[in-house]
Amino acid sequence: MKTTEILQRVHDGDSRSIGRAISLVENQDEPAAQILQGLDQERIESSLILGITGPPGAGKSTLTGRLIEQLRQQNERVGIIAVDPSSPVSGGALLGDRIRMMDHALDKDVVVRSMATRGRLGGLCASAGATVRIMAASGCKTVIIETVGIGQSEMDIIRLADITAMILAPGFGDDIQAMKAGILEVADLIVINKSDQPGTEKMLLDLGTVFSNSDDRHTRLLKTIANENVGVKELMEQFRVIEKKFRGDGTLEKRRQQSSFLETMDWAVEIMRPRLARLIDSRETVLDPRLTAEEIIRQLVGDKI
Ligand SMILES: Nc1nc2c(ncn2[C@@H]2O[C@H](COP(=O)(O)OP(=O)(O)O)[C@@H](O)[C@H]2O)c(=O)[nH]1
Ligand SMILES: [Mg+2]
Repeated sequence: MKTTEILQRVHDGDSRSIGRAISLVENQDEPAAQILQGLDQERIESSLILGITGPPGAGKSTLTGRLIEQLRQQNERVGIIAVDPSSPVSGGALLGDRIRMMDHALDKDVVVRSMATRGRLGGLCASAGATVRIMAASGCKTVIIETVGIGQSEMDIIRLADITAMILAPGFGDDIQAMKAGILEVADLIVINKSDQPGTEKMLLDLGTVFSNSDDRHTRLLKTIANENVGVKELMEQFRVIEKKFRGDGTLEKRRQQSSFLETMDWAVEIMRPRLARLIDSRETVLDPRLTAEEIIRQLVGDKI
């Protein structure tokens, strides 16, 4: 199929072509640049990228499934990028399974892509960023990125989001103490999921101290029970309120610029990696690795390092 034809079908929302375009870009195949260049910029700019993060088992996938339901009820097309959905410690189901369970599998307006982090050298931001834009150009008004953890390489990709919610749950006390100091650097919203469980009120009080004023405490700290669909509507509404604010005050634009920097850096490294690998392989290891590295770079870009 010609690249222009793939592009046309992506914009028409054809699932197979979307998958194809994402694979071409991930594998850095020939037409990748042409596809990325041809995407509908207006759709990309008006889309909303939501980040859902937090420790394994907190209920991120369940909550994401519920958010999808909300958006589908409003007849919105939605994209989901699940990063490392098969974390062996979570004991939770794969996001894909949840979506299947919720009968979204046959819904052509729910576009899902999983990305493994294991066994990967890098390029996650690059792939995820390109995937977000392909989904947005295909008509997904909202793209949700679900990723585990904090302070890991997976966290870099949460910076691709316009708005991020940190999902926690009672019983995750140790995780929270460790991340409390930096939590607001990543999270616009903090969600205590599993608020049907004991320890919720204590956690609310504890996390309340993260915020410096009571306004923020009320609007940015939320409770949900994802598997009973409690608090999910309010969470979606809060995302909308923040979206409006961020579009108005330039925050959203600034975040997109920052994520563009991240992605560009990631692409640059990805594009160089195979070349660097070949050069390193072709060397006899006589020099100190640092010196070898400098020599290789010099060979590639000239003496100006
Ligand atoms: N009691 C309770 N269990 C929940 C809630 N939300 C999710 N779970 C369960 O917690 C487990 C982990 O959920 P999952 O969404 O896979 O977590 P993830 O690893 O963060 O994606 C699953 O067995 C869910 O059914 C909730 O609000 N209350
Ligand atoms: Mg999950």
